[in-house]
Amino acid sequence: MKNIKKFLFVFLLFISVTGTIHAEGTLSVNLTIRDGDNIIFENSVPLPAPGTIELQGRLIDAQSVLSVLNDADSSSENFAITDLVYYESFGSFYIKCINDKCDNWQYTVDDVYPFVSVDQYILSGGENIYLYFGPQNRVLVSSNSITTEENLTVTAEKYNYQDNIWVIRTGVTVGLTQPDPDNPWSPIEIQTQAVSENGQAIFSSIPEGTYNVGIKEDFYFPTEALTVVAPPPSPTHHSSGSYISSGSYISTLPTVSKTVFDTKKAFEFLISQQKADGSFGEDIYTDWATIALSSNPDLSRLSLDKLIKYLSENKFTGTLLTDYERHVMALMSLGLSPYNIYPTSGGTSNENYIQKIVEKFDGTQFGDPEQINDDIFALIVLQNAGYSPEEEIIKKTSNFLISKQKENGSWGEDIDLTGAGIEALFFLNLDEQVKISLDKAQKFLREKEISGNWKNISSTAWALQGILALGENVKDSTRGYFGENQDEDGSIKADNIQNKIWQTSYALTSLSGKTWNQIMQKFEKPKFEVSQIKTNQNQILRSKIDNSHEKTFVKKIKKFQKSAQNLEEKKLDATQKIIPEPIKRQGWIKRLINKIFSIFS
Ligand SMILES: [Ca+2]
Repeated sequence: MKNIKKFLFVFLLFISVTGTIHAEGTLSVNLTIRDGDNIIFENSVPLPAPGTIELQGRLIDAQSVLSVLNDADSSSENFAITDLVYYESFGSFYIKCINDKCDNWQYTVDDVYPFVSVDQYILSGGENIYLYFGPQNRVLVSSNSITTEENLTVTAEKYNYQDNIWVIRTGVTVGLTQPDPDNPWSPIEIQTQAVSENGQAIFSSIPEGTYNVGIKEDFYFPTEALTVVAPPPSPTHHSSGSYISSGSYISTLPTVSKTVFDTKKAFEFLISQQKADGSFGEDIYTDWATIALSSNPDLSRLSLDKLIKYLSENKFTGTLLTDYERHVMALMSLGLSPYNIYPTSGGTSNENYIQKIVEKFDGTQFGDPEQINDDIFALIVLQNAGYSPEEEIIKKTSNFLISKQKENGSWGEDIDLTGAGIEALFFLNLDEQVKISLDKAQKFLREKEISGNWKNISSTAWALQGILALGENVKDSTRGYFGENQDEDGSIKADNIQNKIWQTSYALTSLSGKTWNQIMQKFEKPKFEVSQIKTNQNQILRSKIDNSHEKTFVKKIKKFQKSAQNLEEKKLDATQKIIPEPIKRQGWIKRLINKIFSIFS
C-alpha cells in the first residue's frame, strides 16, 4: 500500500510538472502520415492541455493520439479523417478512413506498435507518431497457382514505413493453412516452415487443394491464396499469360496451344543413355546428367546408384578449374563429399576437390582474371561446402564479380552467365551492394526474355537458374518452349547424341524448379580426425594429433610420419572418419592435414 501511495505521488507530481511545461507552450509531438509514396502530413503538433475533448458525443483524453490527430486534421488541408468509427464492443475509436483510404491504417509511437487504440494512447510530449496506410507485414508467394510438381517459395517481409520499402523479415514461421470448420479463429496448418535468413521458405510436394499462406506469429493474417493442381494430364495446354519486357504480366486470351515438355519421357531418354559403367561418356556429359538426374531422385534412383559407384571408383580427368567446379557440383548433387572424406573401398578418387578449387584463388578472384565463369562456379560450390558469407574469400570473390558486372546488369552481355551469376550471389543478398547487383541482373534477364525463353535451350536453362534463385517459378510459356524443342525420344532436339544428353540435362535440371544450389547437398568444412583405430600405434598417433596444438603440429606430424608409413606398408586396417566442423585455419595447415590423409590412402 505504501508503494502504491508513493507511486501515486510521483505520478501526480509528473502530471503537474508536464502540465506546467505545457502551460508555457513548449510541449509538442511530431506527426507523420504516409500513404505509400506520399507523405500527406509531416509536422510538429502542439500537445493539448490535459483534460478531455468531445468527439462524436464522447469524451476522450485531450492528450491521446486521436486528439492530436484531430487537431492536425483541423489545421491541415492535405488530410482529413473522413470516417471515424466508435466500437461499443471495444469501447474504442477506430480510424476507418483518411482521405479516400480506408480500413488499413497503422500507427506507431516512437517506432513501437501500441497495443491500445488511438483514443487510449496518452502522450506526454516529444513523441514521434507515425501513421501509415497498408499492412505492417506481408508474405510474397512465387505463384498463386502451382502444380503438385512445383515448389512454392514464400518470402516474409515487413514494411519500413519511414523509407517506404519492404525489407526481409526473419525469425518467423510460414504456414500453408486451410480453414477449420470447427474453429473459425484457428486454421488447420497443413505445412509449416521457419524462414531462412533470407526471409524465405520453400515448400515442395504440396498436395492438391486450396490454401492460405501466412505467418504463424501473425495468427495467419493477412494471407495469400494458393491453389495447387495436378500437373497437366494432356500433352497440350493453353498459355495463360505472357511477359512483356517492362517486367509486368499482361493477360492474354487462352488461344495459343503449346506442347508441354514431357518430363518423364526426358528422364527415360537420359537414363537410356547411361553406359554400363554408370557414366554418360566424357566427364562433362556425366556431370551435367548427374545434376539433372539428382533433381528428381524418384525418377532416377537406380541410375543415381550407378553414378555414385562410377564417380567413387573412377579418377576424374578434368584439368581446368571450371572442370573441377562442375564435377564438384555433380558429386555434391549425389551427396558425395567434395572433401572426399569417405573414399569407398578400392576407390581412387579420394581427392580434396575443394582444396583444388580454393588453391586457384589469387587473393582477389579465382583462376583466370579475365574470366568470371570460374568465379561464379567457385561461389556456387563453396556456399554449399561450408563457406559462409563472412569469409574473406567469399567477400572478395563477390566483390570481383560485382565489379565485372556491366552497366546493363549482365555479366559479359551473356544471358547464361547472368543467370548463373544471380545464383552465385543470391546467398549474399543481405548485402546492399549485392542486392543492387541482383536487381540489375534480374532486369537484364527480363529485358532479354522472349515469350518465356532466351533464344536457345542452354541460355534458357541457365537464365532460369537465376530466375529460380530469385524465388520465381518456371512459367507455362517456358515449359512450352522446352516442349516445342523436345524430340520424340524424349530428348531435346540436337545434332548428335552427346548434345542431346547435354541439352536434355540442362532442360531437366531447370524444369525441376530447383536451382543447382537446391539440388546440391550441403557439406560442412571438415575437421580431420582419425577414428576407429584398431592398433596401438594408431591409437598413439590419434591421441598425439588430437592433443597437439597448431604451433607444434608440424613437428609432431613429421615425427609420426614415419610410423604412419610403416602402418601403410603393413597394410593395417586403418579407417578414417571425419567429424564435420568448420576449420578456421587455411593454407599450410590444410595442406598438412591432406598430407596426413595421403598417408592413409
Ligand atoms: Ca576468374
